[in-house]
Amino acid sequence: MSVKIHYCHVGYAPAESKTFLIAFSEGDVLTVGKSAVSVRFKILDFESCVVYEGLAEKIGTPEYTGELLYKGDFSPVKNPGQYRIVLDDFNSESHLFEISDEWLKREVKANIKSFYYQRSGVELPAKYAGAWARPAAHLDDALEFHPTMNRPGVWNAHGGWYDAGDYGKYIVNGGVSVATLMLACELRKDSGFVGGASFKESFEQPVSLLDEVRFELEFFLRMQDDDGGVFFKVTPYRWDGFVTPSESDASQKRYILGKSTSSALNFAGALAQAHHVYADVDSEFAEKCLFASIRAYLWAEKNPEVEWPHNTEGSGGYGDPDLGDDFFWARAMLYRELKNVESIADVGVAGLLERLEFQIPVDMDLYLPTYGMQWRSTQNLAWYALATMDCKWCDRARMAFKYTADEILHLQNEDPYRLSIRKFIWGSNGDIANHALTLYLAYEWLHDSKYRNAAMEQIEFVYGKNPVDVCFVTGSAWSSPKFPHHRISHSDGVLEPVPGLVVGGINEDRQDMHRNPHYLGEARGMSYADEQSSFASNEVAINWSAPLTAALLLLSV
Ligand code: 9MR
Repeated sequence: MSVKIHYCHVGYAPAESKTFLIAFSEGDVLTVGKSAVSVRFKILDFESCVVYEGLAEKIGTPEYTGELLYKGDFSPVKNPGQYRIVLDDFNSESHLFEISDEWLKREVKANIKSFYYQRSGVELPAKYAGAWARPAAHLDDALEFHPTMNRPGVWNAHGGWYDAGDYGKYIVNGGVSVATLMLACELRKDSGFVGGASFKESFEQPVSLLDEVRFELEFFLRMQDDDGGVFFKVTPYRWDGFVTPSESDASQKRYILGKSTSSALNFAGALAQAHHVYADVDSEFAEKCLFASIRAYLWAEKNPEVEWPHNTEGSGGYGDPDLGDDFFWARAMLYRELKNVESIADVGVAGLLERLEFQIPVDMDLYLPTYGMQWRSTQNLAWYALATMDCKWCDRARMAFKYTADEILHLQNEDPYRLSIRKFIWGSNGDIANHALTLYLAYEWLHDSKYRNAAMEQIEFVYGKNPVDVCFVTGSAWSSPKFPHHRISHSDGVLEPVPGLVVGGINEDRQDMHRNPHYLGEARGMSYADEQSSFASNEVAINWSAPLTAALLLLSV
């Protein structure tokens, strides 16, 4: 009989609850007996001494896997060390895992560093990048405009992060990613991972989140056109093969392409927040960000319906027909900053504050918070801005997060894996991490530990407590993806993929079937393949890494 033990492969924190699942497949149910209400388990330490014995209780069968699940709880085990779960009756045991406060910190660091590895246009020296060092390529400092734009001249769009497994650089998606990371920086100003006053000196340190975020923001600033509008993306002419950035340079040209209302708004929202985050780190830079944000917002006001570029040869679409949530995001972030600027004349935009004050309540009625952010729906960033400022809407915004977190909790209570998503979409791990982040925000303001615990349970799913028994972050556990859809990992000559990157994960829509990946089962919850060809389940992306990094950072202190 094959029995599976689903647990958090990286470990558990001593003070947190510690649960795991035992899964029997349908055929096995006969042997276990439908009436068996519990299953015995033991926890053994590194020396194989039994430190805990317990009974796992039957909790049900998720429709998306068909497994019969039992839940074990060994929360009383708190001593730091290495342990394994043993099921004597079924001759089955887990790998060793850790109980300690260290794994969370290790994962925060690895996740932050993964953005460094996504840097474009600069050398990653061995001193910082180790085996994954690479020379500067894709400088992007004199890009021609895409042929579809019919615009002469060249543009400097140097720097920034590659979006995902491909070599595109996008404002939509870059925006929500950088904003999510800044949210964590704001709330954890004093964390050693965030950095701060030492910014200039530490710019090269790849573990300071503020430094890393600035790398993307500097690229954002370069993407603003002279009229305030913002280009949409930097794209290779055709999709690159699985080659290095240098080989890509040798084989084809890259172009700049856009502009659109969505990119102007993503830019405006992110750079207004940058003003907030960098004000006491580098006030000159912060001011530059605020001016750029205002110019982009004014452009969007005048050009409210400019569509995203429809060319998707060589890069992704990120086409979003509903921009109301993005307007709300930009408005609320700008409002939070402009309220605090000494004199509104300083920024030279008479009437803007009044317009924002008039429009924000309308946005609030139309765009309630979602369970989590996505590149497509960004209103939670607006609610976050209102919840963190001294204004008449602050309480309402915090309550809105509480109601949303309660709904997430309700959904989690109905699911044996403690998930609140009801569909595994492309990038389901990003959704799960984003739900965790929403829960955490409710905890931040209400201090009720049920939200924090629930956030942690979602994180455990990403790190191994899932139906496919995969820790979805590269390099983090024995079960981590080995063959992510990631051009750098494939082409760098290093056996191990670039570490710290979260892959999209279970995706029941399986949009890559034409590439013949070997999904792990028929059931929708088994829709994952650790194969390079599986771009729909095994690609990495900054907008999935960002909420995971943010949630981990918030949970780790
Ligand atoms: O994350 C995006 C997902 O929501 C879309 O369904 C999918 C198809 O349009 O695209 C995903 O984003 C990809 C982007 O278009 C190009 N770079 C890789 C991204 C992650 O797969």
